Amino acid sequence: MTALLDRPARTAAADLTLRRGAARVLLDNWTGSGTVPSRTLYPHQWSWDSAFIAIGLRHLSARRAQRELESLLAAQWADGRVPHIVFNSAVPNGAYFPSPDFWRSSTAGHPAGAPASLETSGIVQPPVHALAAWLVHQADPAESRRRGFLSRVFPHLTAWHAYLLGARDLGGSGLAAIVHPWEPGMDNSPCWDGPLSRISPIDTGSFRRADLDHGHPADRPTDLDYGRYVRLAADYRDASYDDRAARHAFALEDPCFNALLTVSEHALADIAAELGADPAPHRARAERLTETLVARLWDEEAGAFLARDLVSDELVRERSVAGLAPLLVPGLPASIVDRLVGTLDGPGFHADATALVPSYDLTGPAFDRTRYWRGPAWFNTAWLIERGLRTHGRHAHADRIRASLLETAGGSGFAEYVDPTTGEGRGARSFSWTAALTLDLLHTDDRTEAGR
Ligand code: 2M8
Repeated sequence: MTALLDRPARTAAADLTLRRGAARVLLDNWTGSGTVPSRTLYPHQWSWDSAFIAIGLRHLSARRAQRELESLLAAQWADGRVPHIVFNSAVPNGAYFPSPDFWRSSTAGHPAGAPASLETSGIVQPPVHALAAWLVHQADPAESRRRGFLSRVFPHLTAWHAYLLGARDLGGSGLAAIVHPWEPGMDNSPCWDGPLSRISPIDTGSFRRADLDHGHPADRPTDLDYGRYVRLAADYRDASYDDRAARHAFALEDPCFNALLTVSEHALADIAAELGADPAPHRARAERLTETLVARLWDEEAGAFLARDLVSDELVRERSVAGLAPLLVPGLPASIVDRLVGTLDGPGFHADATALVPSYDLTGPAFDRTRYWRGPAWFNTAWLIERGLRTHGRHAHADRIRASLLETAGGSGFAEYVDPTTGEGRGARSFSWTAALTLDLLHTDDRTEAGR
């Protein structure tokens, strides 16, 4: 691994320093089979973090990037779900809440096919994994073929998508639904305020929030929101994580989640073709998803995709970065691409201090520049938007985001997120996906589309 870090520099000295700093974060956060998002705040393996981490890790060691995804997929449940956290049994129970004894996956999740030999959460996160697997393969196809990487992960990935498009099609529309604010990865977004207000919180005295040992209370979700998160997770657990039996009081179709599913379905088509299987069903599913995404979630007036609340069957009229992420989808109508780019450049999402995209509309009533997912700019979403802009040939715009991401990541000590109005780092430092996606954008500085 160290020798790989010393590969001849393709870039200027500053980029080499940045590359070494990013690599150091990933080396320090590696546990032997996967990577923790942060040694302090998040000391286990998280699902979509691992996918983003693998996308960066592939530039240091394709083998290690494969292991990152393989260790996550080893925790997949028999019903196809990939859990949002895989717990490390060596980490003390109180280091993160909700802990394994809250989720009780190996017992409460037994009917849904949770593994007996390790503990996980029972909810999911966005399906970036097939995209990550395809990108990891492309980093070193010979090594990937030698280890049979794609043929081993392909059945896991198809079962994962089948779960999302089967048990999780709660609206019967062909899109996957999220059943907890942690599932879209944007926990505290104002998009969930309305749907969450219907949930009675569990008494906050009945649990201890480990996040406040590391994060500032003014930056983290409130106790009231935590009480609601815990209520939803406990109710799901008490229904044995059975999507049909559970009474989902919180159920939404999220545009970012479904855009990632669409892009990952395209990746499954590419993987199928590489393995000599038929790519057509995956390509057809990706096209259907694209049409449904537009029909169900596009809002012309907002100039963005909006989440659909399945309890009220109404769009949630809040604009967030999740509604811009469908830029990633290759088959999007040109008029929608134009509108989305206009929204990105408009007062809601263009901050002067950084070209990174705020998580929530700068002009929206709930905008908060430091509180979790209610305004701060995140590096993974910037990477998604950068990729989306390139998908539609908007290279100059993508270049601005890339330059800002590299500068801000290094300058903030690979922060978890930044205040979009000042560019100041917030949350955890030495954050894994920030480092990983920095490596990815450094590596692809010649902007060739191969491997992207
Ligand atoms: C944050 O979410 C966790 C719960 O999953 C938390 O707040 O405790 C989010 O930013 C999420 O997107 C991310 O995957 C996770 C770990 O980095 O942290």
